[in-house]
Amino acid sequence: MNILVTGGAGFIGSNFINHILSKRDDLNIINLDKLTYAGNLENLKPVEGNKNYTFVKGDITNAELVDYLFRKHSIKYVINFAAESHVDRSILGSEIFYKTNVTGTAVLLEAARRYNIEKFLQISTDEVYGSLGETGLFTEKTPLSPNSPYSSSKASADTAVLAFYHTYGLPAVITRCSNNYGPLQFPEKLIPLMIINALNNKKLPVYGDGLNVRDWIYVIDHNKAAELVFEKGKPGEVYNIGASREMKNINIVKLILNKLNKGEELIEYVKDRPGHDRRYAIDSSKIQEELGWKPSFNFEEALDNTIDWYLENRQWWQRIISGEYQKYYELQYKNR
Ligand code: NAD
Ligand code: TDX
Repeated sequence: MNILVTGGAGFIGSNFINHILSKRDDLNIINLDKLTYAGNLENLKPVEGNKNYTFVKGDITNAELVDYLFRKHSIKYVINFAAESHVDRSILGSEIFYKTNVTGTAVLLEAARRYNIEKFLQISTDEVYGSLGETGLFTEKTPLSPNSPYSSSKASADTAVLAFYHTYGLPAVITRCSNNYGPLQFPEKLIPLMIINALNNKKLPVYGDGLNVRDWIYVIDHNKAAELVFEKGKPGEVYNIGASREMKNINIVKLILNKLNKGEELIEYVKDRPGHDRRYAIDSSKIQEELGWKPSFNFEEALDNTIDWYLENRQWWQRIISGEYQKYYELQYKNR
């Protein structure tokens, strides 16, 4: 079973590949990744030398390369993790978001159609639904209402995937997951950024009033759900994924400080993110009832695992924060 996995050197994709190849030897994974700032081959050490794993450095917007890979590896399955994934970066400049997330997905869909593939899994996000008020949950029927360039590019990609299902009968499915955390997450995202800043006794920049809510899921739970949808999801369907763990940002930040024995004087309230979605919360009853998935990790324990991972893998993140990331960090936080 030859699967083209895209974006497999990033946070969720590398956790996915490492996990799936540790338990299955009936799959052949071809990982196509451009190795942007967020892609890191170090993430894939566990599968280096695995006979069922091939890495290709390249861009999903490169139609010629994508066509070549489908032909060469007789690709019948695609899992598309590749994306520009950070909301704040999309606010600094949106072009690459539309290129990779929309055009890139369209290139993969065209190839998938030409080669009559058997399953296409699009890894999407709950952010396509926009923002919730104090109550309510996103269901698969919630209208798309994205607010950032990132989420609008992901929503556009979702509409392309569904259009290929309706027009050409492409057997495509979509997952929309809530905020992930876990090992190997790039330190621009809330949880790793706060862990690393706290360890370095740097200020922890909390946007706005800190009361925005995100619904957190451990990356392994997300990936198990994605695997299930890949295997059993019904073509043309969307499946929400979430672990029902809503948290206000400020409470996560305080929890991290507490776990690291650091004081709350490190917290700094900074200017809000433009267009900042107030609350995300996922209703995942469809995947639970139709496919039998449920999250298995407890939030506190999985957050402890995550913090331990960053404590034990300082080299991994020190290399990142001492490189090009510094420039991004200064740009991102200088006006806040
Ligand atoms: P990430 O930024 O850590 O990794 C993205 C990967 O895609 C990197 O390895 C990068 O090199 C690669 N990539 C980027 N542009 C590419 C291109 N043009 N061609 C080939 N490869 C390219 O992102 P992540 O957090 O692992 O997210 C993976 C997917 O999951 C994304 O589609 C994202 O929208 C979705 N998602 C993420 C979250 C989250 O909380 N992180 C939640 C829900 C959904
Ligand atoms: O320094 C910060 N301070 C802060 O208060 C950062 C980086 C974030 N925040 C806030 C903004 C959000 O309310 O924390 C919350 C989480 O922020 P991010 O980690 O940037 O995630 P979010 O914007 O919610 O998007 C994430 O979840 C859905 C991923 O980045 C997306 O790829 C995914 O689709």
